[in-house]
Amino acid sequence: MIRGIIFDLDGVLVSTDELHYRAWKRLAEDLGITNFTKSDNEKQRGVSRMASLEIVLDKGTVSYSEEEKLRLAERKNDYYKEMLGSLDEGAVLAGAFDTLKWLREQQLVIGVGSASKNTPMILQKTGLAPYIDEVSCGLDTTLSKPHPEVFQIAAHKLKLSAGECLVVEDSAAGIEAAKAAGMKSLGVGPYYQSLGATYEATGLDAPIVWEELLQ
Ligand code: B16
Ligand code: MG
Repeated sequence: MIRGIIFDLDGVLVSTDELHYRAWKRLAEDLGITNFTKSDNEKQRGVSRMASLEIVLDKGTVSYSEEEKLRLAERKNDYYKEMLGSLDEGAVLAGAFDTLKWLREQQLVIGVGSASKNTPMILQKTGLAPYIDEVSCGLDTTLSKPHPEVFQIAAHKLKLSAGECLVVEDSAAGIEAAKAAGMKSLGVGPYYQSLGATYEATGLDAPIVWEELLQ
């Protein structure tokens, strides 16, 4: 029986994906890479910051040292954080607040499992923090999705076994990570039908029969 839900953040609870895209695009242009597109950005969904950087650099011709790459990733994060400055409740995706409220009323515990190191700031600024019992994010992990670590840490913090957790994700890497952790999943977002999740819905505003998912 499911006792806790672990939500991915970007693309599931909040719409920060567009801000990630704009920040990576700005960095790409700094580097003279003019052909970084939305479709390249789709490959960055759920992927760690350093792996996302590689997707940008692959579009150019220049090789960078590891030290330079760290500085470039930091520069992108500065651009991203600048954009997060104006983040508020409006960035919360449709259906998220109502879903969290309902699940808490059913006595379920709520976790976040996100690759983002900016998770605590995003949860605070959007007003989502009071609805979340435990956070597992890029600040806790050493391995990124599709490795199951981020969800295993979330389950541990929630004091639940893998079989008692359901993961909600918008990325293929995230669904793979949930499977590797031995957890059921609900796939949402623009690619929900191709993620290979246990259950599928367009988003948290869709008519999801939670009672069935929680069995
Ligand atoms: P940061 P999620 C992921 O969030 C994003 O989807 C991905 O595009 C980003 O590179 C990653 O977080 C790391 O984010 O640079 O803020 O640490 O979908 O796992 O909530
Ligand atoms: Mg995501």
